[in-house]
Amino acid sequence: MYRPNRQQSLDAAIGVLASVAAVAGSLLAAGDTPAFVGAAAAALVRDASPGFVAVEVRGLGEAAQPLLVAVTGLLLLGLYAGATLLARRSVEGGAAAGVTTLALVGGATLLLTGSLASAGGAGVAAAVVVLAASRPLASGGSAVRSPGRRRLLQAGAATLAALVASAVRLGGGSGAASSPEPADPAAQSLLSVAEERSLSLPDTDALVSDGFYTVDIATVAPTISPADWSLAVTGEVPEARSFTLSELRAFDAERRFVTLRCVSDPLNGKKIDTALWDGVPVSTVLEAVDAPESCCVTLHAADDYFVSFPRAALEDGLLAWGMNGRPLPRSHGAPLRTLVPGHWGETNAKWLTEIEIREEPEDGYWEQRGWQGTGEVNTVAKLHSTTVRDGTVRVGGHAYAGTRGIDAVEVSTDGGDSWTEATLSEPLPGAVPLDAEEPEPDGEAADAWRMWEHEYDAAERHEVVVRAIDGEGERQTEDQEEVRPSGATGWVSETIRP
Ligand SMILES: Nc1nc2c(c(=O)[nH]1)N[C@H]1C(S)=C(S)[C@@H](COP(=O)(O)O)O[C@H]1N2
Ligand SMILES: [Mo]
Repeated sequence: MYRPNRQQSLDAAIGVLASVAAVAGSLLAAGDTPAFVGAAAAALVRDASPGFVAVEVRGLGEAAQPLLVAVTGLLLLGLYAGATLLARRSVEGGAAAGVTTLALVGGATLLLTGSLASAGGAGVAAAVVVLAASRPLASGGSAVRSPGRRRLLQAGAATLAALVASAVRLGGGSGAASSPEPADPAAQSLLSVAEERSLSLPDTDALVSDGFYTVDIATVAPTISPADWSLAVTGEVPEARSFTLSELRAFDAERRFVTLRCVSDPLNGKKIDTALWDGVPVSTVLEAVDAPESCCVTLHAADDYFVSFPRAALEDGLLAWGMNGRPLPRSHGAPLRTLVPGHWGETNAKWLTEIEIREEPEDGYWEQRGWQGTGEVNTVAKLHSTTVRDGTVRVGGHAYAGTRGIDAVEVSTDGGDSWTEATLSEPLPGAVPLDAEEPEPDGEAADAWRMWEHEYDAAERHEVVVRAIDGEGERQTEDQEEVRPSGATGWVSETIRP
């Protein structure tokens, strides 16, 4: 059996320490941005494995991200430990080994990230670990006798220092962001209306979500400084044009409640949420560039995401820079994202950089990977809240059918034999001009969910089934379909034991 000798164990340990330090050094230099080597390598892993990881990142939901992170971690460990070993083997002396480590680890990081800062951070951190491991510091009467162990301790201390420094940097970054400015007062008054119209159900969000879900193709969101950003309108237009954020903000803007749902949301899943968004109607921008009639559009984003769908779907959309009365958060697409009424989440491109007007349809990022998620959402009634008290059962949740709206939610408490209409929340208010100080909403929100609840007496075990009827009188289909490729269908049911 193979047993590593002392020297080999020491080499391996120093390789691991230098790798950890290199990743921490890159994080310290690049911050939580796509230039961080962890993010860049994860994107490579994702793109190199379209058959599994890329598809499953969404299919598996949260479980896939840790998988991607683990694979990426192993890859970086191998790469950096290999580079460190090579450096320590190929030259004599600690200083030379340090410089060689800097060159190899830094060079590999530069190739992965294209960022000098990130490469420098990784290279220097790994080099410091190699230097620390090269020679035991003079130690009068130290408790640690073995020189090998002492070198390992020194390398470990250097690695720890890099880890602590990067943790401090990250902590500082989020600390600044965690004291949000107060929401815009006019938005606040609309948010209060939403609060009043919400049914108060345990275990489920109100009409405006507390934590809005995210689905991203990258592990780290792009960091875009609004000053360096502009939106290009290209393709079948008389003349390609671009707009800065202030140019977009100068148009007549509006504020609307919109619900998003990912096509990968399980039938009774939670990848569905609602917020109040501020932005300029897409039609305003398309008019400004004189875009002629055309079949399709492709939206391009700063994370290399792209999605293509019929132009008609985009016409009533919004280009949003605000969310719930505050600036659009980075995780939801700052500085600008798209909101496409009634269509699956993936059409709502975040970190939008370009609207390409096209004469031909094409496949977007997810369609190239086997999904069909650019169409209109399926109708769904969710059952997220169940409370049983003294023989009284109360069930409830949200129902959503995109721009078709929700007319009714029907509940069966006998496994589908008989049905009753549930109580529905009042619809959310319609869009308002952004500059209105006292917004007077016009009608109801065109693309938002409603809440439902139903209370009844029950003593025995029974099955609750729920189904929605959309605003066109169409009942949610009973046919069960998987999430992939074009969204789950069927009725949600739950067995209740009072
Ligand atoms: N640029 C970009 N836009 C994107 C995505 C992405 O990965 N990158 N994900 C899409 C998907 S699949 C969904 S469901 C919605 C989710 O929006 P949210 O993260 O704000 O909830 O964004 C869409 N827009
Ligand atoms: Mo999605």
